[in-house]
Amino acid sequence: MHAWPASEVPALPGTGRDLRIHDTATDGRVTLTPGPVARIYVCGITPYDATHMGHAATYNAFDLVQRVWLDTKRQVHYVQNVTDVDDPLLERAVRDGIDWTGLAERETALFREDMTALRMLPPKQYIGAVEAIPGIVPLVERLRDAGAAYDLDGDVYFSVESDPHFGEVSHYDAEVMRALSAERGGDPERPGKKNPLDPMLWMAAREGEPSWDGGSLGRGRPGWHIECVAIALDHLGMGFDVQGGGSDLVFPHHEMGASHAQALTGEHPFAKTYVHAGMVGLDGEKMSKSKGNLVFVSALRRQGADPAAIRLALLAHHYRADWEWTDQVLRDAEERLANWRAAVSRPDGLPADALLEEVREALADDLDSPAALAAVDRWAAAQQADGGADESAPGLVSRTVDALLGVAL
Ligand code: 5CA
Ligand code: ZN
Repeated sequence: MHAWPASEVPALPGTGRDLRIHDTATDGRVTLTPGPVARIYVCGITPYDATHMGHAATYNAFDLVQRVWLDTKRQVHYVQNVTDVDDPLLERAVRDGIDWTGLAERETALFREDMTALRMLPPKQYIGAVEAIPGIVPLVERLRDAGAAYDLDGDVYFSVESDPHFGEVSHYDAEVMRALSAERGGDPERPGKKNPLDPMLWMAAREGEPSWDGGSLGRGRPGWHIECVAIALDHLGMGFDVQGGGSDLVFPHHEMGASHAQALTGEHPFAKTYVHAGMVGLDGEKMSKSKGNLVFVSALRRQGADPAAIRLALLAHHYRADWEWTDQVLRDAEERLANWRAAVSRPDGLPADALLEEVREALADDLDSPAALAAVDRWAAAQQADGGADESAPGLVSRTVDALLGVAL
C-alpha cells in the first residue's frame, strides 16, 4: 500500500533532547536512546469507518515521538499497518450491503487525506493485512512446528504458555485478561482451547467470507495479532524502539503480539518500549466505531475547520490522559491558532531561542504538549503586548511550531 505525502520538517538550530516517556511494560519512565535510525511501529486503523478524533489523538502522540527523534538528528524508520481484513470490517460490509474491499479502500483513502491534512509524518512502510498474508503463513507454520500453536477444528491457536514472558506488557491478572479478551476480539469461552486466553493465529475459511491459501494451514485468513507481528518483524526486526497504539491495545493486542514474536524468535523483547495513548471520549463514553459516538476529522474539515486548529485541539491534551471531545475544545484551539498567527505575522519580535528550548524540554518530558502550547502562548502574549526587535524571531517560532508540533502557522 502507499502511504501519504510527507510535509517537510524544518531544521531547527541546536539539537533536541532525548525523550523520556512512559513505558507500559515497566509502568515507569524510560529515556529512549535509539541508534541513528530509530524504529517505531504504530498500529494502524481497521478501515470500516472514517478517522475519528480518538484515532487522530493517538497518531498525534506518535507523530510527536518522531518529531522529537528528528530534532535529535536521528532518522526514523516508521511502520504502520492497515487491518484491511477482520471481523468488524466484514460485518460492516455485510450490514451496508457493500463489497468489503471497496469499503476498506475508501476508508483508507480518507484516512490518508486526514493524516495529510493534519501533517502527520507518513510511515516508510504502510502495509495492509491482506498483502502481509504470504509472510504470515510461514510464521504460523513455524509456531505450530515449534509446539507454540495448535489446531482446533481447522483453526490454529497460539499457546500463551509457550512464551515465558507472557503477561509482561500489561501485567494484568488472569481475570482482567479474560474479560478484555472477550471484549476485544478474543474467544475465551470457546471449548477445546488449552488456555481460554489463547488467541487465533489462523482462521479456517468460513462460508461467505474471504479466504486465502494458507499452505499447510489450509485456506483461511490471519488472526489480528500475528498481522502486526509479521509486518513489524519483516520491516523492523526484533527489539525495535517503540510499539505504539491506544491504551485499548495494551491487552490483548500488544501482549499477544509480544508473545508471538518472542515465541517465534526465542528473543526478548519484541519492542523495547510500549507506549499507549489515552482514550478520547464523547458524551461520557470512549469514542468507538462500534458504539457510533464519533466525531470525524473529515467531517470537521468539511465544515470548514482548519486542520491546524484540529491539530492544536489534540495537542492541548496530554497524550496519556483520557479526555472528552467537545465543540469548545475546537473553539479554544481556533482562538489559540489565531493568536499565534497574529503574533508571528509581525515583521520582528521577541527573541525566541528560549521558547525553542522550552518546547523541546516540554516534549522530551513524556510528550507534555500542553506545556509546549503554554510556552508558545506566553511568547505570543508577550509579543503582542511589547513586541521586540528580533527580525528572526517570528520565523523561528513558526519553524519551531511546525517542526516539533506539526502545526503550520
Ligand atoms: N487495526 C487495529 C490495530 S492493529 C485497530 O485497533 N484499529 S482501530 O481503527 O480500532 O484503531 C486505530 C488506532 O486508534 C489504535 O491505535 C487504537 O488504539 C486507537 N483508538 C481507537 N479508538 C480510540 C479512542 N477513542 N481514543 C484514542 N485512540 C483510539
Ligand atoms: Zn496492531
